[in-house]
Amino acid sequence: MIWNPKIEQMGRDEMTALQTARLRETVARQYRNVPFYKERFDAIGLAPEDIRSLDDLKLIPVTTKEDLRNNYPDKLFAVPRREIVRIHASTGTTGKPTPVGYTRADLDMWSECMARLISMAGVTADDTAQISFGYGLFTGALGLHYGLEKVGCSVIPISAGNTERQIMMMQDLGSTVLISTPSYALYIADTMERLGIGKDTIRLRVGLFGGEGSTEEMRAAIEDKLGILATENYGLSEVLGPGVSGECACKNGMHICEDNFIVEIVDPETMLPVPDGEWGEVVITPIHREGMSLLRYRTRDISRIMPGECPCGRTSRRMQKLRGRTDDMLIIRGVNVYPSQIEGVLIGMDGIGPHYELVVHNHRTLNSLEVRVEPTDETMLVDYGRLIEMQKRIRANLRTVLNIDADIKLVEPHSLKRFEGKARRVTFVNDED
Ligand code: DLL
Repeated sequence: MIWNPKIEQMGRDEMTALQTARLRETVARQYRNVPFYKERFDAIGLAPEDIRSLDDLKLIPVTTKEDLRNNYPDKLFAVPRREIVRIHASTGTTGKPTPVGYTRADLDMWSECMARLISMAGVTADDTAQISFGYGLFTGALGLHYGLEKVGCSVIPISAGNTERQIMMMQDLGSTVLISTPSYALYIADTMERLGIGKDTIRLRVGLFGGEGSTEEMRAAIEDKLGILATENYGLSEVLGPGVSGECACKNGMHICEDNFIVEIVDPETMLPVPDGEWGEVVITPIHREGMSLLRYRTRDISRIMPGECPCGRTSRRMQKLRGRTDDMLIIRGVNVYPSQIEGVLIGMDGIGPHYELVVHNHRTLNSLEVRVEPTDETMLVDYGRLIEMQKRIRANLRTVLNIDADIKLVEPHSLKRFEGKARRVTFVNDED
């Protein structure tokens, strides 16, 4: 079902006019209310009135994570605190979190975006949704929560963790929709397998996954293990949270909520937009936010605008499943490697499980990559011949795709770390030379 046909099937000219009007309003408000933007504009002699069309967007300097840090905690809020009704924060791995403020209208807009993405995946008021994202400052749980309630689903706010209880609730309450990171979905599936609980004992039919990327291979593994359709949605706290874009049941790219966000794909070196279809860094401008509205926020995420139309009938532009982040690229002996490429190779292979860990060893002059995986058959670990043969096979497959040699370590089944939220699969180790 199309939740908001007026917006989701809007003609291109009308959408451009709507985006332009909202962009101009946003720029004027930011200039008026946020000293950081006034200074930025004044410093380069740019006036808010200079932004007349979507094409003029590129005249505005990008906003970065560092700008957020420099304006900690709330100097980028665009309204007085009494108008802010909720504060979330982004999940940084280092330093202080970045607080994000929402007005009541922002929360309404958020639920509207979520309701669209939830309906796109085929979820309706007849569904029971289990939210297995961690509740708290993270935007994932509450973002999905209010959207699901708006659609009319029965929401189970179970939060992340206690996996056996998750499965019990799933069975007893007949959850039909799972909301989590792909890693946690895999962990739940894994635990079911370990406990001998068949997928025929649960009623899940759809997974709405996000908060981190996963390869198509990983998605297929999760779909198979849980017997579901897995769709993906995207967003980040700095611009809202989940709700920027999401897949419909065609799984043909993520439809962007274009009335609320302008998504540009730029060359990360020049910050200039690249043509549709080319990969680049995602830069987002929320154009319908009150509490905090960043102009051209650099996400570091890598995607591209997908060509053509989607058979679902929505006219919105779509962004492809992310390829990674500009900052998660590893350079192993001079070769650029994305962890997602490694995942793609590993998941496609027989005899090893879908969990993995990458260890980058930094020596004084060179670095090297160690890939840890679990064999599905435990007895392999005591059969030297089979073990070596398996290691060789993985090494050769990785070499074909990545053009580097990795050290393969087969470790005991269930010994690698599992994740209830976003996975951290790469670790860096400084070795003595
Ligand atoms: O992860 C918002 C979110 C929650 C989106 C739940 C979807 C579902 P942050 O914690 O601020 O916000 O982290 C944002 O997570 O820049 C991406 O690098 C990554 N990310 C989020 N969704 C996806 C996705 C939330 N579908 C950062 N695919 C973003 C790949 C994703 N990466």
